[in-house]
Amino acid sequence: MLLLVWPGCRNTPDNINRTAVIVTLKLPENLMNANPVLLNEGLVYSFKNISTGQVFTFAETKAILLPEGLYDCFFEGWLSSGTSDKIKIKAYAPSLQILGSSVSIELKSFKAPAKSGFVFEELFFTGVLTPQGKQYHGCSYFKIRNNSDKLLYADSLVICESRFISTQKWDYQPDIRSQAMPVFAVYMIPGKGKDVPVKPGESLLIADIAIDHRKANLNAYNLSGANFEWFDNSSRPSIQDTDNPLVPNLDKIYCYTLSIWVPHNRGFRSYALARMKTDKDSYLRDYIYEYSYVMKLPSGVFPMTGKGYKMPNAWMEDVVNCSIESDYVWNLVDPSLDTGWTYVSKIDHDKTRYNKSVRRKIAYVTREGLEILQDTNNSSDDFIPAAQPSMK
Ligand SMILES: [Ca+2]
Ligand SMILES: [Ca+2]
Repeated sequence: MLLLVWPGCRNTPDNINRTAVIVTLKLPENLMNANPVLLNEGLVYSFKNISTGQVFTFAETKAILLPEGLYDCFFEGWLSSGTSDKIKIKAYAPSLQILGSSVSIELKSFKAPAKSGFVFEELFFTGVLTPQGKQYHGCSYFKIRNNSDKLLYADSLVICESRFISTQKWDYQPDIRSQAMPVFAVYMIPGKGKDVPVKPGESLLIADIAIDHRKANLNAYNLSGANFEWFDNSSRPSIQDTDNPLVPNLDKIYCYTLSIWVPHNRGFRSYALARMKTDKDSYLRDYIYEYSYVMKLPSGVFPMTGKGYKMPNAWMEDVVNCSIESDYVWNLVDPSLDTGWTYVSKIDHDKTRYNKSVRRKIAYVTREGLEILQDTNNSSDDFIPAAQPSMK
Protein backbone atom coordinates (compact mmCIF):
# COMPACT_ATOMS: atom_id res chain seq x y z
CA MET A 1 0.00 0.00 0.00
CA LEU A 2 2.90 2.34 0.67
CA LEU A 3 3.74 2.30 -3.02
CA LEU A 4 0.59 4.25 -3.75
CA VAL A 5 1.62 7.20 -1.61
CA TRP A 6 5.23 7.45 -2.76
CA PRO A 7 4.72 10.29 -5.22
CA GLY A 8 3.81 12.62 -2.36
CA CYS A 9 6.14 11.14 0.20
CA ARG A 10 9.93 11.56 0.02
CA ASN A 11 10.89 9.50 3.03
CA THR A 12 10.27 5.97 1.96
CA PRO A 13 10.72 2.95 4.22
CA ASP A 14 14.26 2.30 2.89
CA ASN A 15 15.38 5.81 3.94
CA ILE A 16 16.31 6.79 0.39
CA ASN A 17 15.15 10.25 -0.64
CA ARG A 18 13.16 10.13 -3.81
CA THR A 19 12.33 12.89 -6.24
CA ALA A 20 9.24 13.24 -8.38
CA VAL A 21 10.21 14.03 -11.97
CA ILE A 22 7.88 16.16 -14.04
CA VAL A 23 8.62 15.65 -17.73
CA THR A 24 7.77 18.04 -20.55
CA LEU A 25 8.33 16.43 -23.92
CA LYS A 26 8.91 18.83 -26.83
CA LEU A 27 8.12 17.39 -30.24
CA PRO A 28 10.55 18.07 -33.10
CA GLU A 29 9.98 21.58 -34.46
CA ASN A 30 10.70 20.51 -38.02
CA LEU A 31 7.77 18.06 -37.91
CA MET A 32 5.19 20.42 -36.41
CA ASN A 33 3.56 21.33 -39.71
CA ALA A 34 2.54 17.67 -40.08
CA ASN A 35 0.40 18.00 -36.89
CA PRO A 36 2.09 15.07 -35.19
CA VAL A 37 0.42 13.15 -32.40
CA LEU A 38 2.45 11.27 -29.83
CA LEU A 39 1.30 7.66 -29.73
CA ASN A 40 0.73 6.08 -26.33
CA GLU A 41 2.24 2.75 -27.33
CA GLY A 42 5.97 2.20 -27.36
CA LEU A 43 6.90 5.09 -25.09
CA VAL A 44 10.11 4.58 -23.13
CA TYR A 45 11.42 7.10 -20.62
CA SER A 46 14.64 5.70 -19.27
CA PHE A 47 16.76 7.23 -16.50
CA LYS A 48 20.26 5.94 -15.90
CA ASN A 49 21.85 6.79 -12.56
CA ILE A 50 25.36 7.90 -13.41
CA SER A 51 27.00 6.78 -10.17
CA THR A 52 25.27 3.43 -9.69
CA GLY A 53 24.54 2.53 -13.30
CA GLN A 54 21.00 1.56 -12.28
CA VAL A 55 18.38 2.15 -14.96
CA PHE A 56 14.76 3.10 -14.24
CA THR A 57 12.30 2.77 -17.07
CA PHE A 58 8.77 4.19 -17.40
CA ALA A 59 6.13 3.92 -20.09
CA GLU A 60 4.43 7.18 -19.16
CA THR A 61 5.33 10.42 -17.42
CA LYS A 62 2.80 10.04 -14.62
CA ALA A 63 4.38 9.21 -11.26
CA ILE A 64 8.06 9.12 -12.20
CA LEU A 65 9.86 8.85 -8.89
CA LEU A 66 13.63 8.37 -8.69
CA PRO A 67 16.19 8.02 -5.92
CA GLU A 68 18.03 11.34 -5.71
CA GLY A 69 21.09 11.50 -7.93
CA LEU A 70 22.62 12.47 -11.25
CA TYR A 71 20.94 10.88 -14.27
CA ASP A 72 21.10 10.61 -18.03
CA CYS A 73 17.64 10.44 -19.57
CA PHE A 74 16.83 8.66 -22.82
CA PHE A 75 13.46 8.79 -24.50
CA GLU A 76 11.98 6.89 -27.43
CA GLY A 77 8.51 7.14 -28.90
CA TRP A 78 6.47 7.29 -32.06
CA LEU A 79 4.49 10.02 -33.74
CA SER A 80 1.61 9.63 -36.11
CA SER A 81 1.30 12.45 -38.59
CA GLY A 82 -1.78 11.40 -40.50
CA THR A 83 -0.13 11.72 -43.87
CA SER A 84 2.76 9.27 -43.60
CA ASP A 85 3.98 6.26 -41.68
CA LYS A 86 4.77 6.40 -38.01
CA ILE A 87 7.81 8.53 -37.23
CA LYS A 88 10.25 7.40 -34.59
CA ILE A 89 11.50 10.13 -32.28
CA LYS A 90 14.15 10.17 -29.59
CA ALA A 91 15.43 12.53 -26.94
CA TYR A 92 18.50 12.59 -24.80
CA ALA A 93 19.17 14.77 -21.77
CA PRO A 94 22.46 14.12 -20.01
CA SER A 95 23.56 14.92 -16.44
CA LEU A 96 20.21 15.78 -14.89
CA GLN A 97 20.33 16.74 -11.22
CA ILE A 98 17.39 14.87 -9.73
CA LEU A 99 17.28 16.30 -6.19
CA GLY A 100 14.65 17.58 -3.77
CA SER A 101 10.98 16.78 -3.65
CA SER A 102 10.36 17.39 -7.34
CA VAL A 103 12.23 18.39 -10.48
CA SER A 104 10.92 19.56 -13.84
CA ILE A 105 12.82 18.49 -16.91
CA GLU A 106 12.35 19.25 -20.58
CA LEU A 107 13.11 16.67 -23.24
CA LYS A 108 13.67 18.06 -26.73
CA SER A 109 12.95 15.24 -29.10
CA PHE A 110 14.26 14.80 -32.62
CA LYS A 111 13.40 12.51 -35.47
CA ALA A 112 15.43 9.37 -34.93
CA PRO A 113 18.24 8.78 -37.43
CA ALA A 114 17.47 6.29 -40.15
CA LYS A 115 20.56 4.38 -39.06
CA SER A 116 23.84 5.23 -37.43
CA GLY A 117 27.06 4.87 -39.34
CA PHE A 118 29.19 7.08 -41.53
CA VAL A 119 27.71 10.41 -42.61
CA PHE A 120 28.87 13.48 -44.43
CA GLU A 121 29.73 15.95 -41.71
CA GLU A 122 30.68 18.75 -44.10
CA LEU A 123 30.92 19.34 -47.86
CA PHE A 124 33.03 22.17 -49.17
CA PHE A 125 32.54 22.48 -52.91
CA THR A 126 32.34 26.20 -53.68
CA GLY A 127 36.09 26.79 -53.45
CA VAL A 128 37.76 30.10 -52.75
CA LEU A 129 38.94 33.09 -54.71
CA THR A 130 42.45 34.41 -55.00
CA PRO A 131 43.19 37.89 -53.61
CA GLN A 132 42.84 39.01 -57.26
CA GLY A 133 39.27 37.61 -57.38
CA LYS A 134 40.00 34.58 -59.58
CA GLN A 135 38.62 31.10 -58.85
CA TYR A 136 41.15 28.92 -57.06
CA HIS A 137 40.77 25.15 -57.35
CA GLY A 138 42.19 22.29 -55.32
CA CYS A 139 40.96 23.02 -51.81
CA SER A 140 37.54 21.36 -52.03
CA TYR A 141 37.06 18.81 -49.30
CA PHE A 142 34.62 16.41 -47.69
CA LYS A 143 34.52 15.46 -44.04
CA ILE A 144 32.96 12.13 -43.18
CA ARG A 145 32.16 11.22 -39.60
CA ASN A 146 31.59 8.01 -37.71
CA ASN A 147 28.22 9.02 -36.28
CA SER A 148 27.72 5.79 -34.37
CA ASP A 149 28.87 4.73 -30.90
CA LYS A 150 31.04 1.92 -32.25
CA LEU A 151 34.42 1.70 -33.93
CA LEU A 152 33.85 1.56 -37.69
CA TYR A 153 36.13 1.00 -40.66
CA ALA A 154 36.10 3.33 -43.64
CA ASP A 155 37.74 0.88 -46.07
CA SER A 156 35.82 0.75 -49.37
CA LEU A 157 33.69 3.79 -48.70
CA VAL A 158 33.20 5.70 -51.93
CA ILE A 159 32.43 9.36 -52.46
CA CYS A 160 30.22 9.85 -55.50
CA GLU A 161 29.05 12.90 -57.39
CA SER A 162 25.67 12.77 -59.09
CA ARG A 163 25.42 12.31 -62.84
CA PHE A 164 22.63 14.84 -63.13
CA ILE A 165 22.11 18.33 -61.79
CA SER A 166 19.27 19.49 -59.56
CA THR A 167 18.67 22.63 -61.64
CA GLN A 168 17.74 20.94 -64.89
CA LYS A 169 15.52 17.95 -65.53
CA TRP A 170 14.86 16.03 -68.67
CA ASP A 171 12.81 12.89 -68.72
CA TYR A 172 15.74 10.51 -68.29
CA GLN A 173 14.79 6.94 -69.20
CA PRO A 174 14.97 4.57 -67.49
CA ASP A 175 14.41 6.43 -64.23
CA ILE A 176 16.39 4.22 -61.84
CA ARG A 177 16.15 6.37 -58.72
CA SER A 178 14.16 3.81 -56.74
CA GLN A 179 17.09 1.39 -57.10
CA ALA A 180 20.24 3.43 -57.70
CA MET A 181 21.77 6.87 -58.09
CA PRO A 182 23.27 7.83 -61.45
CA VAL A 183 26.85 8.92 -60.70
CA PHE A 184 29.56 10.81 -62.53
CA ALA A 185 32.51 10.40 -60.19
CA VAL A 186 33.37 7.53 -57.84
CA TYR A 187 36.45 7.62 -55.61
CA MET A 188 37.10 4.97 -52.96
CA ILE A 189 38.93 4.86 -49.64
CA PRO A 190 41.50 2.09 -50.04
CA GLY A 191 41.87 -0.77 -47.59
CA LYS A 192 41.36 -4.47 -47.08
CA GLY A 193 38.56 -4.09 -44.54
CA LYS A 194 40.20 -2.96 -41.32
CA ASP A 195 42.93 -0.58 -42.49
CA VAL A 196 41.07 2.68 -41.82
CA PRO A 197 39.55 2.56 -38.32
CA VAL A 198 37.46 5.56 -37.29
CA LYS A 199 36.44 5.94 -33.66
CA PRO A 200 32.96 7.13 -32.66
CA GLY A 201 32.66 10.86 -33.26
CA GLU A 202 35.88 11.03 -35.28
CA SER A 203 36.10 12.27 -38.85
CA LEU A 204 38.14 11.77 -41.97
CA LEU A 205 39.17 14.78 -44.01
CA ILE A 206 39.25 14.02 -47.73
CA ALA A 207 40.73 16.78 -49.85
CA ASP A 208 41.15 17.47 -53.53
CA ILE A 209 44.80 18.47 -53.02
CA ALA A 210 46.11 17.82 -49.51
CA ILE A 211 48.59 20.66 -49.15
CA ASP A 212 48.77 23.91 -47.23
CA HIS A 213 47.01 26.06 -49.83
CA ARG A 214 47.70 29.23 -47.87
CA LYS A 215 51.21 29.24 -49.33
CA ALA A 216 49.73 29.83 -52.80
CA ASN A 217 46.61 31.73 -51.80
CA LEU A 218 46.02 33.49 -48.50
CA ASN A 219 42.26 32.92 -48.87
CA ALA A 220 42.67 29.13 -49.02
CA TYR A 221 43.07 26.55 -46.26
CA ASN A 222 45.66 24.26 -44.82
CA LEU A 223 44.60 20.79 -45.96
CA SER A 224 48.01 19.17 -45.50
CA GLY A 225 46.65 17.12 -42.60
CA ALA A 226 43.99 15.42 -44.73
CA ASN A 227 43.56 11.66 -44.31
CA PHE A 228 43.17 11.18 -48.06
CA GLU A 229 43.22 13.17 -51.27
CA TRP A 230 41.83 12.37 -54.69
CA PHE A 231 44.45 12.40 -57.41
CA ASP A 232 43.73 12.48 -61.13
CA ASN A 233 46.31 11.59 -63.71
CA SER A 234 45.14 14.28 -66.10
CA SER A 235 45.53 13.77 -69.84
CA ARG A 236 45.37 17.53 -70.39
CA PRO A 237 48.81 19.13 -70.00
CA SER A 238 47.28 22.51 -69.13
CA ILE A 239 45.20 21.10 -66.26
CA GLN A 240 47.23 19.01 -63.85
CA ASP A 241 46.58 17.69 -60.35
CA THR A 242 49.09 17.78 -57.50
CA ASP A 243 49.98 14.60 -55.59
CA ASN A 244 51.20 15.02 -52.03
CA PRO A 245 53.21 11.81 -51.55
CA LEU A 246 52.69 12.00 -47.78
CA VAL A 247 48.90 11.73 -48.06
CA PRO A 248 47.38 8.53 -49.45
CA ASN A 249 45.20 8.84 -52.54
CA LEU A 250 41.69 7.55 -52.97
CA ASP A 251 41.29 4.74 -55.46
CA LYS A 252 39.80 6.28 -58.57
CA ILE A 253 37.00 3.98 -59.71
CA TYR A 254 35.48 6.25 -62.33
CA CYS A 255 35.25 9.89 -63.31
CA TYR A 256 33.49 11.51 -66.24
CA THR A 257 36.47 13.65 -67.11
CA LEU A 258 39.94 12.73 -68.32
CA SER A 259 41.39 15.80 -66.63
CA ILE A 260 40.71 16.51 -62.96
CA TRP A 261 37.61 16.19 -60.79
CA VAL A 262 36.46 19.45 -59.27
CA PRO A 263 33.16 19.14 -57.37
CA HIS A 264 30.49 21.40 -58.90
CA ASN A 265 31.35 24.79 -57.46
CA ARG A 266 27.93 26.37 -58.08
CA GLY A 267 26.30 23.62 -56.02
CA PHE A 268 24.09 21.82 -58.56
CA ARG A 269 25.17 18.26 -57.83
CA SER A 270 24.43 15.81 -55.05
CA TYR A 271 26.92 13.64 -53.18
CA ALA A 272 26.74 10.11 -51.92
CA LEU A 273 28.78 8.14 -49.47
CA ALA A 274 28.41 4.44 -50.21
CA ARG A 275 30.13 1.17 -49.37
CA MET A 276 31.56 -0.46 -52.49
CA LYS A 277 30.46 -4.09 -52.44
CA THR A 278 32.38 -5.35 -55.41
CA ASP A 279 35.79 -4.93 -57.01
CA LYS A 280 36.59 -2.17 -59.44
CA ASP A 281 36.52 -4.29 -62.63
CA SER A 282 33.16 -5.85 -61.75
CA TYR A 283 31.75 -2.46 -60.89
CA LEU A 284 32.85 -0.95 -64.19
CA ARG A 285 31.37 -3.90 -66.05
CA ASP A 286 28.11 -4.45 -64.16
CA TYR A 287 26.98 -0.99 -63.02
CA ILE A 288 26.81 0.95 -66.26
CA TYR A 289 23.82 3.24 -66.60
CA GLU A 290 22.72 4.01 -70.15
CA TYR A 291 19.88 6.44 -70.58
CA SER A 292 18.02 8.46 -73.12
CA TYR A 293 15.99 11.63 -73.03
CA VAL A 294 14.51 14.20 -75.34
CA MET A 295 15.77 17.75 -75.15
CA LYS A 296 13.00 20.15 -76.03
CA LEU A 297 14.51 23.53 -76.82
CA PRO A 298 13.22 26.60 -78.64
CA SER A 299 15.51 25.60 -81.48
CA GLY A 300 14.02 22.12 -81.81
CA VAL A 301 13.56 18.69 -80.33
CA PHE A 302 16.70 16.60 -79.87
CA PRO A 303 16.73 12.91 -78.89
CA MET A 304 19.77 12.32 -76.70
CA THR A 305 21.53 9.37 -75.11
CA GLY A 306 24.10 9.17 -72.37
CA LYS A 307 26.19 6.72 -70.41
CA GLY A 308 27.51 6.75 -66.91
CA TYR A 309 27.52 4.60 -63.82
CA LYS A 310 25.07 3.91 -61.02
CA MET A 311 25.47 3.39 -57.29
CA PRO A 312 22.88 1.02 -55.77
CA ASN A 313 20.68 2.56 -53.07
CA ALA A 314 21.30 -0.55 -50.97
CA TRP A 315 24.99 0.38 -50.72
CA MET A 316 24.36 3.93 -49.51
CA GLU A 317 25.56 5.19 -46.17
CA ASP A 318 24.52 8.81 -46.66
CA VAL A 319 23.34 11.06 -49.48
CA VAL A 320 23.22 14.86 -49.53
CA ASN A 321 21.26 16.68 -52.21
CA CYS A 322 22.50 20.15 -53.06
CA SER A 323 20.87 22.84 -55.13
CA ILE A 324 20.16 26.57 -55.31
CA GLU A 325 16.81 28.14 -54.55
CA SER A 326 16.45 30.18 -57.76
CA ASP A 327 16.93 27.19 -60.08
CA TYR A 328 15.97 24.10 -58.07
CA VAL A 329 13.93 21.63 -60.14
CA TRP A 330 14.25 18.15 -58.69
CA ASN A 331 15.91 15.83 -56.19
CA LEU A 332 18.40 13.51 -57.84
CA VAL A 333 17.89 10.55 -55.52
CA ASP A 334 15.10 8.45 -54.08
CA PRO A 335 13.31 10.08 -51.11
CA SER A 336 14.37 7.15 -48.92
CA LEU A 337 17.93 8.51 -49.22
CA ASP A 338 17.26 12.23 -48.89
CA THR A 339 13.91 14.00 -48.92
CA GLY A 340 15.41 17.49 -48.91
CA TRP A 341 18.40 19.48 -50.13
CA THR A 342 20.90 21.96 -48.79
CA TYR A 343 22.74 24.84 -50.39
CA VAL A 344 25.39 27.51 -50.27
CA SER A 345 24.01 29.85 -52.95
CA LYS A 346 20.44 31.05 -53.30
CA ILE A 347 21.02 32.29 -56.85
CA ASP A 348 23.11 30.96 -59.72
CA HIS A 349 26.63 32.35 -60.14
CA ASP A 350 26.35 33.84 -56.66
CA LYS A 351 29.58 35.78 -56.21
CA THR A 352 29.35 35.46 -52.44
CA ARG A 353 29.30 31.65 -52.43
CA TYR A 354 33.05 31.11 -52.09
CA ASN A 355 34.55 30.28 -48.73
CA LYS A 356 31.30 28.68 -47.51
CA SER A 357 30.37 25.06 -46.93
CA VAL A 358 27.39 23.00 -45.81
CA ARG A 359 27.72 21.44 -42.36
CA ARG A 360 25.56 18.90 -40.60
CA LYS A 361 23.85 20.07 -37.42
CA ILE A 362 24.62 18.54 -34.06
CA ALA A 363 21.58 16.61 -32.75
CA TYR A 364 22.91 16.33 -29.21
CA VAL A 365 26.08 15.91 -27.17
CA THR A 366 26.43 12.92 -24.87
CA ARG A 367 27.61 13.28 -21.30
CA GLU A 368 31.00 11.97 -22.44
CA GLY A 369 31.18 14.90 -24.85
CA LEU A 370 30.48 12.88 -27.99
CA GLU A 371 28.67 14.97 -30.61
CA ILE A 372 25.96 13.06 -32.42
CA LEU A 373 25.12 14.66 -35.74
CA GLN A 374 21.57 15.04 -36.99
CA ASP A 375 20.66 12.55 -39.70
CA THR A 376 16.99 12.31 -40.59
CA ASN A 377 17.58 11.79 -44.32
CA ASN A 378 16.32 15.31 -44.93
CA SER A 379 19.21 17.60 -45.82
CA SER A 380 16.94 20.66 -45.66
CA ASP A 381 16.70 20.06 -41.91
CA ASP A 382 19.96 18.29 -41.21
CA PHE A 383 22.40 20.83 -42.63
CA ILE A 384 23.47 24.37 -41.86
CA PRO A 385 23.53 25.99 -45.32
CA ALA A 386 26.16 28.54 -46.32
CA ALA A 387 28.16 27.77 -43.19
CA GLN A 388 31.64 28.83 -42.18
CA PRO A 389 33.98 26.05 -43.33
CA SER A 390 35.57 24.12 -40.46
CA MET A 391 38.97 24.25 -42.20
CA LYS A 392 38.89 28.03 -42.63
CA1 LIG B 1 43.07 16.17 -56.70
CA1 LIG C 1 48.88 11.69 -52.42
